[in-house]
Amino acid sequence: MSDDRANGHEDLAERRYEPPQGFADNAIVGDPSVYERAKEDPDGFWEECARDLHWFKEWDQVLNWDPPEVQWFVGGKTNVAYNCLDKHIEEGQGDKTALIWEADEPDQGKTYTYNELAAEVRKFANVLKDLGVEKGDRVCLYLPMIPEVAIAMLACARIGAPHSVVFSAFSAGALRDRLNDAEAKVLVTADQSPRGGKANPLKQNADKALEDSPSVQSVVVVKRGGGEAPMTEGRDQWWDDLVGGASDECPAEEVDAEDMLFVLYSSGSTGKPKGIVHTTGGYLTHVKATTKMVFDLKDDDIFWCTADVGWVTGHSYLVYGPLANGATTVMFEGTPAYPENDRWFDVIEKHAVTILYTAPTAIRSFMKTGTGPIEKHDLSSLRVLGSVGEPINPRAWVWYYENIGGSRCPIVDTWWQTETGGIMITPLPALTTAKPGSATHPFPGIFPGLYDDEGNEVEGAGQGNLVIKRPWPGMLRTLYKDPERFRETYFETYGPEVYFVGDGAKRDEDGYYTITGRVDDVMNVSGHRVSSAEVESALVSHNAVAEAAVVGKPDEDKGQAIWAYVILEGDRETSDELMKELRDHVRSEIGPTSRPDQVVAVDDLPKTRSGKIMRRILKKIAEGDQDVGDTTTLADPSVVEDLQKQASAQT
Ligand code: 6R9
Repeated sequence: MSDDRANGHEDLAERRYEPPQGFADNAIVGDPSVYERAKEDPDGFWEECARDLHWFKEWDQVLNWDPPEVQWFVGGKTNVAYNCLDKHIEEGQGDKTALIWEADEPDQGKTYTYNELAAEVRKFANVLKDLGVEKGDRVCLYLPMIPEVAIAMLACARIGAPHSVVFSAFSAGALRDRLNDAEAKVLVTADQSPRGGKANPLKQNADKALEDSPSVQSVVVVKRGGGEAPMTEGRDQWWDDLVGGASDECPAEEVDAEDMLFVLYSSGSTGKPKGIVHTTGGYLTHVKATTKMVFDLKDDDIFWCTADVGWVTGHSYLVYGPLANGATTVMFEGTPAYPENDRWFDVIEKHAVTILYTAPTAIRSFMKTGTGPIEKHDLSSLRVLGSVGEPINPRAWVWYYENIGGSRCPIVDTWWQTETGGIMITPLPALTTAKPGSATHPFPGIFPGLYDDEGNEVEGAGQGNLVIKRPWPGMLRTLYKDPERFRETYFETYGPEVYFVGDGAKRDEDGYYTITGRVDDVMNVSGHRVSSAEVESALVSHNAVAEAAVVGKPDEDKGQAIWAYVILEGDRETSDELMKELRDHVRSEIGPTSRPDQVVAVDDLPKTRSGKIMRRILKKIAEGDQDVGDTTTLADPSVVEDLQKQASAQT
């Protein structure tokens, strides 16, 4: 499909971007032979990556694969916190900055050296032990983007207690469900969470969740907002009081490579969130290697991943990947618009960020504002840009490249999932000629493929359901307490050896992969398969459209009718003429079966905090159903009512 061919203009997806001149000379991976080596001997490739970690005891076997069960580095003993802290200190890097914390208010941040971070981690590890946490016990972290969240994650890892981080904007109900599913023994939270100048009463939410979370014995509360917080005698204690009396000596537990490191809940196609389980040795091997190779991470880089630690991207590329590499990682508590709409660019300039890793939804919102906020700042420190979380449309890709990267920084469009633990399909910045909108090639040691709905593998150029044909170290090991759902969700569709991704993809004649969106978002219109993502791309290629979301509405004649919701560019007004023009535009871009039956102009779309559009809700609105179901995972649940009003006014 020709994405982003704006009204007869050039098709941006057809452009090619070579790695910058000379980039390969000093790159971590400058030699393309890595692909061949990893293809011939994937176990050998991953084993080499694993040797980049510290092991108390080496593994006896690299991979034990009993489909769908997988174990990596069998018999090996290691510790994630040791690898993220002590290893670098022993190598003389103790005074290097590990973490730059940029607070909601621009003048309130602080930094931690590796020595300082390690001391805090050891102290909090002792606090957890004193609260009765033993190896294997789950600790839930319901914390905002403050240093204590990284400290607590690493403290859990240090003593072998799996953490379950719950995104701090989640509701009390969502927290309660996750506490109960994981049977967490301790909850770590904060009094408040300041964001964009407003305070979110975290402890009050936590208290509501705790009314019905019998497994939780102790609650540790970080004082962040400084206001009053209700404290329950005998259960709740302040972080500072506990840490103040704790020793900073705490040896790292020698854990098994396959011991659980964390569980992270992710929404599935049913209402109940899936507890995705990651273990120790393989996960850290995967995230350490991908952070280093995909972002060309070097000793003096300042790495800013804008994701919240409540998501897998924050786990793998804000905390574990950068710290395992001994890098300097940036954590930002605030929002792009506070105190002014140039805040992100201010952060980049202030800390001389060299690598920026963010999501297309952020880039599109900057596009809407225009380049004014960027022009106020010197972004010349940037050298590599990353994208993750959803397909990046070519127009946003080119905008990111030109306006944020100054046409000098390679973009790595990284495809992966909570389940995969780390990056799977991605350019390597010194080697890959980028095609805007394409995640390009599998990372070395990763074997993707395409299957059709009948279970046949698609060879060569084509389109189908994306699968992974061979295990990789960062792969989820199971769903917490639900091995049957694990097998059904991922290893039933194409058998126990082939991981079913749940995304559709295209592969072109050069072997480039372009992710087309979730396969569950495929519509069937008069017997033709139409992808929501494809119609969305056609809509956003029109210069009046900033964002689009497309769903199928049950239709007696066609099976499904296509409903499109669009956010117009700032200067455009909605009109019947424009809506018709958009429908015709899609027809001319894709074909008559893809022409939307209805286009509705709206002010906002229902998105999760990680920027994913919740099509389930849009479907209900299209159907005129007043009850849209659970909206607790929405970034802003109030958009639903506005959407309902706007939809009924226009149809
Ligand atoms: C890391 C993360 C996973 C889903 C995945 C896919 C979409 C992520 C993408 C992408 C196209 C990319 N996705 N990265 N689609 N191009 N570069 O986002 O994990 O929250 O589990 O979401 O996100 O649909 O299946 P998670």
